[in-house]
Amino acid sequence: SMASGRQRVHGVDLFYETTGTGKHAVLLLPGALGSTRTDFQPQLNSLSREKFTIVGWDPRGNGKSRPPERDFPPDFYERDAKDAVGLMKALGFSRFSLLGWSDGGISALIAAAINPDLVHKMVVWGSNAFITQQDIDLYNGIRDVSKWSARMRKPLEEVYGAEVFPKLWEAWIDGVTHFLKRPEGSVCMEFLPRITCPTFIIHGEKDPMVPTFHAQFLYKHIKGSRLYMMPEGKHNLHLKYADEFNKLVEDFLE
Ligand code: TYC
Repeated sequence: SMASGRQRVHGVDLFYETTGTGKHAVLLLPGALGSTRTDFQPQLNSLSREKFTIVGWDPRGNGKSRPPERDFPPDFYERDAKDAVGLMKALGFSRFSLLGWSDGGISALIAAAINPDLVHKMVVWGSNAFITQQDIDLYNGIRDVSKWSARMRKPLEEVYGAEVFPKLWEAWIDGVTHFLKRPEGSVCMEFLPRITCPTFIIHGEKDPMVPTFHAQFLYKHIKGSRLYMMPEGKHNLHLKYADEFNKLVEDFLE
């Protein structure tokens, strides 16, 4: 059974839901504009409730953590990272693991780097530590959400409304485009050497949105990390191949 609530963190009411009674606390961090409900059903439903206490959350401005309206200032990944840690502390967890997808993986990397004493283990998938023009070209290729498939668009339209969602999506693309001006297009490169927890990087070999060189870079720059390339995986590999993904994660967190 799932419990949910809102917790005030850094002046914002953050929505979260939790399941399981295990000793090992795990936070799920969603992708851009994502939420616990839309991004993590197979994990909330099927990861071991005996081993884990699983927490899903909506970052500020996402899903049910509104208001405030979502924005993408230059420090938004760090802000999400600090909110994530603030939420877990406020819920009474002194040590926990992080499972971060895509943008949620970027926040997880930063959270682990600045809180080495709090983060036990970390899994990130579909994430990147820098941005290239090639990445921005991929994002701009899907800037116009009216060209998305209904299956991809509908859940986000339901959360934000059909008028607001396209604006937020463009704001995200504009926000991440700013990182191109940073040295080497860094999004969170400078944090990677400070990560000390055991880290598992998963990536879909067929991910059309995040090229595989991003996973290789994370693997090279995070000490002692492990990399698994899922041969048929795309960006949503934890949804499409949920059983395999959940097994990989449970074995790693063991
Ligand atoms: N990091 C981005 C995210 O969290 C990657 C991405 C961009 C994924 C565009 C899908 O259509 C996409 N969403």
